[in-house]
Amino acid sequence: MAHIHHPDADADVTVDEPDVVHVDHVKHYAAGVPAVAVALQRGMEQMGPVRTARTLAKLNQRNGFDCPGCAWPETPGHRKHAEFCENGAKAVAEEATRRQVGPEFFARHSVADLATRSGYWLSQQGRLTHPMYLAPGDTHYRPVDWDEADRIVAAEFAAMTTPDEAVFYTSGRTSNEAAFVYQLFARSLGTNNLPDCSNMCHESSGTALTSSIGIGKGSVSVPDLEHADLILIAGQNPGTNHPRMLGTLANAKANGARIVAINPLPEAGLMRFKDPQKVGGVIGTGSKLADDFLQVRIGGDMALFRGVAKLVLDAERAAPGTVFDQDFLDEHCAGVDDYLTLLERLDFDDVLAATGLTQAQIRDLADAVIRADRIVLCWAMGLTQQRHGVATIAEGTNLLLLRGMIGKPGAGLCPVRGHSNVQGDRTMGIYEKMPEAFLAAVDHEFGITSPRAHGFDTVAAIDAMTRGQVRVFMAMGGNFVSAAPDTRATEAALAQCRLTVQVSTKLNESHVATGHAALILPTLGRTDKDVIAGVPQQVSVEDSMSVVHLSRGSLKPASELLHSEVAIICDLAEATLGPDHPVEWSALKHDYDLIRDRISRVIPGFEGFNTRVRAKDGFVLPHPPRDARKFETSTGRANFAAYPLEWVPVPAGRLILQTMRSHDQYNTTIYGHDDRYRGVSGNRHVVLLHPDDITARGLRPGQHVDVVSEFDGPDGLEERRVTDFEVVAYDTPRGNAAAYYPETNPLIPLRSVAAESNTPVSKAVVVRLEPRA
Ligand SMILES: Nc1nc2c(c(=O)[nH]1)N[C@H]1C(S)=C(S)[C@@H](COP(=O)(O)OP(=O)(O)OC[C@H]3O[C@@H](n4cnc5c(=O)[nH]c(N)nc54)[C@H](O)[C@@H]3O)O[C@H]1N2
Ligand SMILES: Nc1nc2c(c(=O)[nH]1)N[C@H]1C(S)=C(S)[C@@H](COP(=O)(O)OP(=O)(O)OC[C@H]3O[C@@H](n4cnc5c(=O)[nH]c(N)nc54)[C@H](O)[C@@H]3O)O[C@H]1N2
Ligand SMILES: [Mo]
Repeated sequence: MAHIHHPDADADVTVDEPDVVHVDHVKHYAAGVPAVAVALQRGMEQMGPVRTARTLAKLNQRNGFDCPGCAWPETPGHRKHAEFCENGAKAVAEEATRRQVGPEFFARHSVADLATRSGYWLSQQGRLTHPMYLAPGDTHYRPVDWDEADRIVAAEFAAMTTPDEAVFYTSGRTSNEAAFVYQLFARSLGTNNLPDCSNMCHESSGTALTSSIGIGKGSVSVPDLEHADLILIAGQNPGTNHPRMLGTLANAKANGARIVAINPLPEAGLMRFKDPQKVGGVIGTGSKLADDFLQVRIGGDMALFRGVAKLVLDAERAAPGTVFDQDFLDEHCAGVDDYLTLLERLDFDDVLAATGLTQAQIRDLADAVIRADRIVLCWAMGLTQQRHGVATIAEGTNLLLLRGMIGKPGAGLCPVRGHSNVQGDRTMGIYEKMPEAFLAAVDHEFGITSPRAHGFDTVAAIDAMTRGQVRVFMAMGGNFVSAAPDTRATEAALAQCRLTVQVSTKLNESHVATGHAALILPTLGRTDKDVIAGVPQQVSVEDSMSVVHLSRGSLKPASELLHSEVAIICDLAEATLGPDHPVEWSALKHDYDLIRDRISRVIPGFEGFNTRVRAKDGFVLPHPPRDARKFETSTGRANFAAYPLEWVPVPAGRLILQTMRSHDQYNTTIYGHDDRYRGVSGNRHVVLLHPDDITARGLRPGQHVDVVSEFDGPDGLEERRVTDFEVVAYDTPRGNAAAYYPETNPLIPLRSVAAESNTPVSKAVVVRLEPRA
């Protein structure tokens, strides 16, 4: 085995784990000079000056790598010299760190010891450098070589009684090429068990949009947003999670757009923005972004959309032919009459109760919707991770349909995706229920027979593991145990597996929540140079607006032993399926162009993939509603949805808790303990609530409490508890609280999921607070 030099092989990286919370004045603007300074400082700490300069210069540039931070597109035609943001730079610094975790580290720490460490500590130890194996009954991981690792996995697969005892999870950083061979492997083996992070993320968007407009993707481009005259941003915190979107919004604003923020919290990025890439942007207090802030109650968005639609209907009735886009409704829509009947029956008191907004605020929004010629609706987790997430997104779609706001310039639907390639992974077939046309095309291209029965999504996979029906759990990236709901139940579920396999860049909780045996397979990240047999390879990704482009890392990998995701999958497939399998795994691994050729023949829209992806800005995938007002739905038209109105009442004495991201984390990876824009620093174990809710409970800010969730289980009322959270007074609606993910995931019951999409309800958990003695 090759010997690797570890700069800090015999010492752990120490991290501060402070527990004192400081609440400063909430920042009313995002970005600006502090953001650039923070980005550079993180880079220097993790990478040193040379790597910092080299990586940041290549971020989101043509010939560079796609930022692993988020799925917001680059502005076509004018990539700026520094098209990155503070949080993109942090994501890069985390990946390109010089810190390393090798065999000496695992010899020093038993799995039991690692299980006592925080996720923050684990991730700060650095990049994984060696394949590691935890044998059944062992206390420590030990190094293995790749061939042995492949044999271990292949033997477990061979011992399954049915291929459905295997589960293949994917996180959204995986490239198109890796995702395609991964699903091909799962289907060659005989299972559709392909859960992914999307099941916990935008699944509600995909489900709603597919039945409403026939495609589960957004219908706008960056220029559309820049030329919209009304932009609604609901349930999204772009200042932290999609900072480059602020630049687009600032351009829209300069072109005269009105921006409305719909959120329980006054998020800094939506309020004011200082563009660090414009000299003017760094002085003063920034420009105002949102013209209106609607402080909606958690779960009140569906009622808001319906209330607005009702007022739009009233206006149309008052002046027929002036408000609705009647031609669009006649030519392209179905179900409008049933929907209008629902609107007529709407009790506006329900709207006021559900939203917590005033009649005047809702009327004001309705007036803006009536007057606008070009409306874009943007949303993210605040809408999707609700029990009625699908209905809420369908309702927002209804509102836009009434005014014909789909398939014309400057207007449309904009679900803002999370992981940088989560949309592409789905396009490549990472989905437990891919349509027949896709499966048939795969079978035809490769001469295999894909299974047709639907597989497990994330929640169903955890259930199956709990029942002991999963022998092998494999994860292509991500941090399953921390991202999934009901942390203790998910840990117990994983422990039932014979083998858990994690293909990862960095250490996380999922490496210590193992099956009887476990493998860690270290892989290249976006920033790493991917060279196989002397030939450099590049991968492709699809952004939130369906643009496919290349990504090429340029850094020297953390170890000579790292394999690319593609190589790991192809080697495993060959070891499992044998040399006579019809897929030429070894050839695919040696030349990603061959994978792209295969994709071009299987997935519509990828014709000429290898040529078109090498064009300056890549290429845009087809989107029938956007391109031609074509709706490939059950009716061949855009469908109005007619769901009964739902919202989230607050039970007496309880709170509705949303679990969200701080400014200093990437999902389950914690960068630090500060949430700068919200003015909270030093501690992530906090619960933010309205000052009157603090007083009403006889509590005071700074006091420590346990947070206890309550829900109906199969055997009556059940509880889950997280301990020692600090109470912070915050500007949130009464009855609504907020705390950070993943610390609060143990509170989310596995069975609390969105209707139809099965997404865990991470944004509405019924809790009570118990003061600590
Ligand atoms: N730096 C950074 N970037 C990221 C990520 C990260 O962790 N860090 N994660 C990536 C991923 S995978 C994703 S999915 C995205 C997530 O991006 P976001 O969806 O912005 O992430 P959350 O922190 O979950 O924020 C949800 C927002 O919804 C609001 N909200 C909560 N409940 C409701 C509600 O009922 N109604 C309304 N209207 N609003 C509500 C919250 O106050 C908050 O502003 O970001 C991606 N980008
Ligand atoms: N309570 C609550 N729960 C949530 C959410 C919430 O808002 N609230 N949000 C949900 C959402 S939107 C999402 S998307 C999920 C996120 O779920 P995941 O995608 O599973 O989680 P991440 O934290 O993004 O995964 C981080 C790990 O990915 C690995 N990694 C990073 N880069 C690469 C790479 O290039 N290749 C490989 N193979 N591995 C890599 C590293 O080892 C790192 O530790 O969490 C969900 N869970
Ligand atoms: Mo996500």
